[in-house]
Amino acid sequence: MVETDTTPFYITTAISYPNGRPHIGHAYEAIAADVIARFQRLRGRHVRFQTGTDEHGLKMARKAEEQGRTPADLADEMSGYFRAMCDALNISYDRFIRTSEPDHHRASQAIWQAMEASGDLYLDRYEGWYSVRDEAYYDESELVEGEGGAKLSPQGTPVEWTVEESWFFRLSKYQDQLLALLKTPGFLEPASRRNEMIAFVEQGLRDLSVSRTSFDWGVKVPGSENHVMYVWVDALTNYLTGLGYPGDMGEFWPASLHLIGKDIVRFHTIYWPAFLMSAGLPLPKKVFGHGFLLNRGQKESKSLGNVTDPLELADRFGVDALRYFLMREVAFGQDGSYSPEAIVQRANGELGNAFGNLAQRTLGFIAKNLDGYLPAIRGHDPADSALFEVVDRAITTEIPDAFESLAIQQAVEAWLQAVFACNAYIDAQAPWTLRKTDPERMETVLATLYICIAQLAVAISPVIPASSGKLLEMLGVPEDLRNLQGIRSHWYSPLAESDYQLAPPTPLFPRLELPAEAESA
Ligand code: ME8
Repeated sequence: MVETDTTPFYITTAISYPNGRPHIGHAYEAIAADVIARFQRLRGRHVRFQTGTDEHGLKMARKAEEQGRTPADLADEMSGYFRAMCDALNISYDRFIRTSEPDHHRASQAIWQAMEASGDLYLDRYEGWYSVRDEAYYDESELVEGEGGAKLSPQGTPVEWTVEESWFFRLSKYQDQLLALLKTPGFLEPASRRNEMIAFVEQGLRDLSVSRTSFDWGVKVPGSENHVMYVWVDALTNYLTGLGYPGDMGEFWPASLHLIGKDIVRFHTIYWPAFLMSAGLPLPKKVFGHGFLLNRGQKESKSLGNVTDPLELADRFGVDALRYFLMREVAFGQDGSYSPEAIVQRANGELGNAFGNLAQRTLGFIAKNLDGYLPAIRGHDPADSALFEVVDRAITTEIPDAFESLAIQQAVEAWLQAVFACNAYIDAQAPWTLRKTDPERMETVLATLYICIAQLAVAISPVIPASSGKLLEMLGVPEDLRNLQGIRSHWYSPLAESDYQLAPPTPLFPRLELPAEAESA
């Protein structure tokens, strides 16, 4: 049920490595987080939403070196593309953080000092395997054999033998607390990701190397200036920086949800909670590890030449069509696949034919036959209450419950079922026939549809904010009622009784054509 819940909701995405331009996986994560943030705002919650770029570490330093530029220069350029992607995709972030920013250096040094004050940091010598691609240390026992016997990380990335003086964090001290945390229902979702993390902790945690001396692109270790922090220590701290740490973080900490991909669950559910425990800070309420997005079932890579620029997809198909497709197609939490044909099919079939046409037919009919004056409800028919019930159940229970449990695909499906019910109603009631036979009944039917369409526009607005906004504007729904509570209030009759006149509707979802190369294939 939709209850008025005004508690704070702090949601974050992973911060991306700006060592290249954003890919579809980055867009997917940003969109999913945005949908959840917008849904929580719709419920009335006080939302803060942060995303950004993770700019330090060896991966960035090496990429810059390859290109003959400074890491700062590379980060400046690429971070700009990530921000531009967020803006183009209508991502409603409150802060786009860059870890090269001065307040982030201060926050990282502060958490370091808090961990040091707890006696959890000590200087020693690190000898072991490091994957620059993953920015991760691995135990010999975790490595797998690649082609020609090469040692690879469990993610299949190259590792290099590293020997350095390093600060260590007493991860082992937190073993029992971490195990209890991982077993706490709801902390790590989907639950299917839990066993792997529990097994990792149960096999015994080794202390973690948390500084490097062989390069200097990072946050300096306080009092140990020849060391920079291990990039994950500073990266994870971004979640606090954005709230003003080490100052008062206000109402938003602990975070309600860290939304991340499945490959970085270990960092968020083992290392991060341990750092927070050490620093004496509350732990995030939930970490959700979403699946990976594949291009026609294949991982995108430069060597396969199948890397897609998410902005090209958005340009070609429309931002809302892309957002809708990604949320509708993939069971959130699992891996999913996309292709231009699949995007076109969903967008045309579900947004265009099912929802767009419903709005077009209803509003067009009112504009044409009633001169745009809104029809009045004149009498009752069981078919009307049946439709109201279906839509009401969708917007008060099915859709919010699904969004709340991060079952985004299910939320969209529940919405679509309610749209289908409206289409079945318009076909059965046939207002075009009633126009001649029973004009009063025609008015009731159109008014019923008008109200349902407005409610469904609000319910799907987290997924397709621009199109929903345009539709609600056309419908004349007052802005302060475009939320889950407001849209169920008594707004229709006052609007219908006012001199509001509906303009002929403009199409919401232009029909998409299949890309040329797919047609010829
Ligand atoms: O991991 N499908 O950055 P990143 C879906 N800087 N999601 C994907 C994906 C795909 N094909 N590929 C990557 C980092 N992602 C760190 C995070 S957080 C304190 C630091 C997801 O640029 C990935 O799982 O490699 C991660 O959540 C996000 O994109 C950024 O990945």
